[in-house]
Amino acid sequence: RKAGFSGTKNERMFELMDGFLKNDPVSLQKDILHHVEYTVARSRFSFDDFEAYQALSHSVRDRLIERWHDTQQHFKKKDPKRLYFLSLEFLMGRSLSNSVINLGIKDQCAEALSQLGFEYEVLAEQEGDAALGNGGLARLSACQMDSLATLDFPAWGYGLRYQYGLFRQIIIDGFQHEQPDYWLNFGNPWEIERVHVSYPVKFYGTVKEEIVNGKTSKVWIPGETVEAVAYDNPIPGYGTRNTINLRLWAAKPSEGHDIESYNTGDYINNIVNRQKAEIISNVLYPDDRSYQGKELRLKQQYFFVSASLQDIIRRFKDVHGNFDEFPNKVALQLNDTHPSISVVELMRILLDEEHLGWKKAWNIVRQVFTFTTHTVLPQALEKVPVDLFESVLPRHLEIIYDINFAFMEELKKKIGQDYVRMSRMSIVEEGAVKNIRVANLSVVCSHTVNGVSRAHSELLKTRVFTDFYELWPAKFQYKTNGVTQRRWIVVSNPSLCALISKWLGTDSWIRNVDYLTRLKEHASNPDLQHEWRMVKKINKMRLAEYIETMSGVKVSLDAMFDVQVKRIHEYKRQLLNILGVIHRYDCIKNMEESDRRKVVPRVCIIGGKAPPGYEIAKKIIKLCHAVAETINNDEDVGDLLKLVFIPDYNVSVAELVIPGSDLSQHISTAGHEASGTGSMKFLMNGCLLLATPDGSTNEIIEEIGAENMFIFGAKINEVPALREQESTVKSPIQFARVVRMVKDGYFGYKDYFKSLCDSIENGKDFYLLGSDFTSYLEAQEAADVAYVDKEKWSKMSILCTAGSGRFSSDRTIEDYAEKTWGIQPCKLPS
Ligand code: T68
Repeated sequence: RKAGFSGTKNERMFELMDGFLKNDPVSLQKDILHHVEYTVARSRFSFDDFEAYQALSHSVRDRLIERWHDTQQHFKKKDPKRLYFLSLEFLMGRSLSNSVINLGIKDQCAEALSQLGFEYEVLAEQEGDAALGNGGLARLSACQMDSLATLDFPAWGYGLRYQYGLFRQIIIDGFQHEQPDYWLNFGNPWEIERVHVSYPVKFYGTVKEEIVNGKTSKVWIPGETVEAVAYDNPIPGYGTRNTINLRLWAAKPSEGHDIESYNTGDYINNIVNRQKAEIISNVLYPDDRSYQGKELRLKQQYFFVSASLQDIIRRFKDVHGNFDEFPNKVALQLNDTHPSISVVELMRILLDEEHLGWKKAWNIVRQVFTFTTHTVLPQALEKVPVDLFESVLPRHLEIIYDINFAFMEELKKKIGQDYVRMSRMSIVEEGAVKNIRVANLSVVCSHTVNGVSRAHSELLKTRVFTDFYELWPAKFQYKTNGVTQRRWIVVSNPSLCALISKWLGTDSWIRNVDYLTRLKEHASNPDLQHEWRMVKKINKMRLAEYIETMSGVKVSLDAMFDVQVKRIHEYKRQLLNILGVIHRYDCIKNMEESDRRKVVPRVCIIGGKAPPGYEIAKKIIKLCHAVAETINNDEDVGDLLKLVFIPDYNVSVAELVIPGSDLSQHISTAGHEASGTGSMKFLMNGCLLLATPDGSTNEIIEEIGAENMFIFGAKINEVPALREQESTVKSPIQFARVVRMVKDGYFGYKDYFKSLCDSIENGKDFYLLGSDFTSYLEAQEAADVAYVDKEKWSKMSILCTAGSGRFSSDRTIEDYAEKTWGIQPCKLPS
């Protein structure tokens, strides 16, 4: 203690702190320069844009940390029921732009930087994406974290800190190549490494019986132990001080384990072997929709789940002496089947480590877990071979057998001795290769099962989990997905954001999205319509510049920008889009000069990554480039039609593309897209939708009105019959013609595209491109007609934004909080 100070240590600390960091431009400048000098270690008289970005990020991060501490302290004091969101994937994208918006300090940052000779927008562009996820599911998790923080819910996210995120897509000669995304190369100011928060995670080995306090107990003797180290990523809410935590685990060699081997003399080799532990968190699996038999995938799942549960239980036990209160304090959300091994892990901890009886443990497990599935296809549900389980997690396999036995007994009581049905519902699949059905395990052990749209929920009841639905109808719910308006309007479309606030006379819609509906009242106002078009033009200019840099194609701003961006998959039917473009091209080519003047000019934009092992998806990308090459260089066509492929589609590319689109396509074969969330982002940005009645689209129709959209194609319940007839009904002439053009080598690569054409030939057209083609062309024509009428189009566009409120993740999260998790807001006093 210094001379002259006589208070306690805490009093001294408070005396030294002169309140929170200040957010005025001068204070921000001081902080930025401080970080330039002491964190980035550059001279404050000479630093570049990237170094300025780093210094700014550290200044913003300091502010996040203050709020994070206060929030955690507050949660600790109040001890509310907490939600733990377990997900193997989070697609966070960039953090700087989102953080300054949510902290409400964007203008101050911009001013501070401009006086230092830097431009905020330029610095924000320096940041690479955090791409720790594949697509919809992972971006949904990110949107939901934003809503959880904004709505003050006491929530934590848990996941895996991959060294390599989703692969980078590069296009060479029209073909996709994958490159590693070593996103941590330049450091990551948005995470806080917690060296002291680490847990051992065990694998392999054997199970022994021991007598503990007179009772037999199972003891798992592991063959390998790996350390999980926590990296915390603060998630700030908007318009609140609440800042929640996304805790991601990284694998490190375990201290102390295997000390013996060091005595054998092979020092160097032993260190090299220990280092292999890090492989677990090395790389994100690209979405191959089947991970059958992949040991590393199972180890990743167990690794993050085991560390998360140890962390959650430690936090619970800090306050509670026994587990009676556990279900009142903890909700565990399974984001798809990927973290489902956690139900077994919690059983193991309660049985083997906490020595609770089976009944008590089982009762707790069934009260805490909730499960959301994101798929429609029964064959996409994860299965793990029993042999693999037995080797990697021997004790867990025993527990699964016990759970299954208890479940089968319960089932027998309810349905009698219907062995066929019992074998369908069993967690263990018998057969040549015995498998664990992870989805069945998740349904049996969760108290609630959610689908991600109304249509998806119907499919779950009638096709995927029919037996389970009949057994436990009350377990099944749905929460239609939503996206956060903070990122998808405020961050990515500042001009639209300002315009909406101006016309509503408030920016309350950023926190309370219901306000957006009030835009409807102004939808026919010519002044708003004019300003609305100006905003669209600004965004189209940004996008046009990007397209020219990326692909060298110059596009006209007068053309309709028609966009399809999402993962490439047969069911999403990018091929239908390309065939439609070929048809349009063919029509223009065969037109009289005088008719060409009536054509509505289009820029067709496609972007998305194909899973690395998915041959057909890769051919679709190549076809897009081949067709683009022909069309874009055809002088007969000029500005009437352009086709461009945007490479390496990711969250920050989406932030640029979506605001600049006029029309967007969501054209999956009905019954295949569980929900779709891209459509909601386009809707918020006033882009019209051309869509099939799949996933969440029917709910969008209810909100916007079919007259303000371009809906086409078979309905979900029509698809099975159409598939049956498919080989007997001839596909339309126009369809046959465009397919023939590809087949005959009009766009080159005749042999290469043969299998692609075969996949949609009569009798093999599983995704019904031929059957939907005519109505697809009609919908496209209707879009052309509407686009020519500027007032009408503007009105429709305003109505899209006005009706998008129902598709905010705020609404989804409030629904989950009330009906599924049973959690309440826990707001920091301001
Ligand atoms: C998507 N699923 C759905 N899965 O396809 C989409 N799968 O309809 C829905 O809107 C979205 O989830 C959000 O609910 C996925 O994105 C995956 O990415 C995935 C990853 C690994 C394994 C399986």
